[in-house]
Amino acid sequence: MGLDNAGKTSIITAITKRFGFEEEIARLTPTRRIARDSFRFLGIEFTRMDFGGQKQYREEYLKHPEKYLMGTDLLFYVIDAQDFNRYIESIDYLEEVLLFFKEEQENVPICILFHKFDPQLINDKDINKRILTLKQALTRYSNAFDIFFFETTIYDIKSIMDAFSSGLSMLFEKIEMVSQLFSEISKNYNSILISLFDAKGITLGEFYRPHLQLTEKLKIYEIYIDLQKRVVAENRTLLEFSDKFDSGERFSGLIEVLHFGNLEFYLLFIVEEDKANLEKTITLLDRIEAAKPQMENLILQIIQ
Ligand SMILES: Nc1nc2c(ncn2[C@@H]2O[C@H](COP(=O)(O)OP(=O)(O)O)[C@@H](O)[C@H]2O)c(=O)[nH]1
Ligand SMILES: [Mg+2]
Repeated sequence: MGLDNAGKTSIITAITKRFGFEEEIARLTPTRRIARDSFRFLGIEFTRMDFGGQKQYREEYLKHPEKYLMGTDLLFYVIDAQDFNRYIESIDYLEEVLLFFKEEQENVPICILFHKFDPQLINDKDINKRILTLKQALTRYSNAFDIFFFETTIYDIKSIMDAFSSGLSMLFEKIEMVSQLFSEISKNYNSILISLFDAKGITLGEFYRPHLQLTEKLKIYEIYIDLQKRVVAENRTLLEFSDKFDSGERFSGLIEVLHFGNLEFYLLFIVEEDKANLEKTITLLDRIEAAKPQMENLILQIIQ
């Protein structure tokens, strides 16, 4: 949900397509009422509703919230972070939606997306200050709701996938154990990234080396997306690779497809390469392979 023009339909298009969605987004027309679609995550079917945000629709939803909002499991509320003039209007709408959930005692996790936070705005003082002020104002709902904040932009698909994945993971109790396990595993290796995601690119858990620079992050995102495409295109179950950052620092890694019944997951490891001793890197990757049973065990617990 969110006001018209906030970017809701663009976000859903980006999540559904993941690659090459730019053209389609440029052609989007305002959503009429509610656009429904469905997707599966961890074997469960979810219905996703894109609530057209024009004033007359908003009024209709709020007039009959029991018809439109009852039974919501998770809310993504999208705010156009660039449209300062409509911040108040947007918060008012959110407030009315939350009021309904509160009255009905619907315990809905709320993900608030400060969207259109485009890459050139990351260091912009003005927008950062305004977003911070909004977040502070919104914490007044945190007594009644679990509220999570995200900055997203369609120019960084990972920012959108992260928000979507984090939201969904609230609905699966044990899923946070995946990131915990990765953070444990990472201590034994010079890991840059450990990630587990599904065939749609929804992340179940992730570890990133702290203090990665933006260029390094972008490089990793690029690899991340590229590997997903390659594994599918080449119908591979295992793919090893080696590459380097602009700084010259080398890394190697592997991506492996894991099957559980008809569910498919992707496990991605990226580790620093030991220049002086390449053999060391190879045994490292072997040891990572050895950690797999633990992970498989965990996945089984989550999807049970
Ligand atoms: N700069 C910028 N524009 C965006 C972004 N996401 C969507 N837009 C644009 O915002 C406009 C409204 O998008 P749309 O998805 O139709 O909004 P909706 O009404 O909330 O569904 C379109 O012109 C999009 O191209 C973003 O991350 N950054
Ligand atoms: Mg729309």
